[in-house]
Amino acid sequence: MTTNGLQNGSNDSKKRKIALITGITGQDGSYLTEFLLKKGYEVHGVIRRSSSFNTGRINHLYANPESHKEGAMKLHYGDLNDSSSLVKIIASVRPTEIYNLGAMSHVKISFDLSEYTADVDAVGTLRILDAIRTCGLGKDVRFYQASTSELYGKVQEIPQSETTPFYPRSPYAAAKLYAYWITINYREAYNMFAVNGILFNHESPRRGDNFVTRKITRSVAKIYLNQQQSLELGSLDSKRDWGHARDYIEAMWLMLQQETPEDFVIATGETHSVREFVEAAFHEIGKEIVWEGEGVKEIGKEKNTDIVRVTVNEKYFRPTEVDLLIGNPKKAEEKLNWKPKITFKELVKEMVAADIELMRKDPTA
Ligand code: NDP
Ligand code: GDR
Repeated sequence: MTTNGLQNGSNDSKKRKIALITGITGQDGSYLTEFLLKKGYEVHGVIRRSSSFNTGRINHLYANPESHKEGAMKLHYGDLNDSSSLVKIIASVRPTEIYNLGAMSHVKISFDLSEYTADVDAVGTLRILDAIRTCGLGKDVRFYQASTSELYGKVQEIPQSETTPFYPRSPYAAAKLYAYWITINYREAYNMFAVNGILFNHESPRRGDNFVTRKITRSVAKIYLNQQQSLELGSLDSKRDWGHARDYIEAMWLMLQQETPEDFVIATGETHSVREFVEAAFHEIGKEIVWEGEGVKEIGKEKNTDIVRVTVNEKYFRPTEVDLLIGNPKKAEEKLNWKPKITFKELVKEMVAADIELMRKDPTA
């Protein structure tokens, strides 16, 4: 072992299992790190400089030597908008697998930060691919690109599969479209093992606070504990194919273990509206809902303590919305032998329970 806790790397890339993850501090990065450490990988992560700590989702791994008994873990300062940092990290780590999960990942915020989103999500992917080549690792590294069901955007066909045409509906989706195609271009132009995982929405107790599922389960927990009275949302009729992040990160890894590089849709094949998610979440705490706003108004009932008010507020609407996502994961089932294990109901239950525990410990969370 070296002083930083990493095993000495062998020069034989076939024997080494060294993963580099951009976006390691995010929801997926944290689950993927756990997964790869258990498989005996050296895991390296790119973290951004921030004025407050941004490693909350991986502290339990980084700070705990027990968690990397099998593998090992190291963090490096870098940024997807800084080529020199990416080249330095890749040259020193010499990874065998790169998972490009880093992104400005919030669809609504991408309308406000459109240029930044393009720089990080689109050009950032190009920077990593070029850094791999600059370091002479084009033939040695397997590259995973975090592509997204947002590429489908305005409905062209359902369920959406690897052959469904794209119609992006946000600066985020347009940036991810570039990243999708540049990944394929580098695979074809330079014979790189570079693949796109077209993942549909996946959630967990580690989901960012301002995505709709987590916003709902946090509010449900606060309402249950009398820390909050009501909930405000945007579009209730949007439908999403929601899976669990723990299931989905395994699919990312499987894609990089294949003989040939191919792109895969990862989804459950089920869709639910935001309204259904709200109902399922409040069902966990035995509350009924009074819907208010958008022409729906049933005030009065909420005097009953078992009833809670959910209001539609236009400020959460997007200039262009993605109405319906439902994926067809058949190719992944057949070629990767991958299937989601966690159901919609189990996902909602786990998120509500985790948020109740969190808010009980710290009502300011
Ligand atoms: P999160 O928003 O939870 O995490 C995003 C990660 O990217 C964070 O670690 C963040 O760092 C990092 N990041 C942001 N900007 C930069 C930058 N300029 N340079 C380096 N790192 C940066 O996303 P998820 O874990 O949910 O998603 C992972 C990836 O998968 C993303 O690319 C997302 O677009 C994509 N995706 C997600 C889906 C989902 O349903 N979750 C579905 C399909 C695709 P910091 O912690 O410092 O903010
Ligand atoms: P999405 O996730 O845009 O699908 O992108 P999000 O949870 O933000 O929205 C899902 C749907 O819910 C509607 N909605 C609200 N959304 C938010 N955030 N807040 C609200 O108050 C609210 N009310 C209703 C939205 O309009 C939308 O229709 C996620 C991200 O993880 C992307 O990075 C990823 O690529 C896609 O999933 C697949």
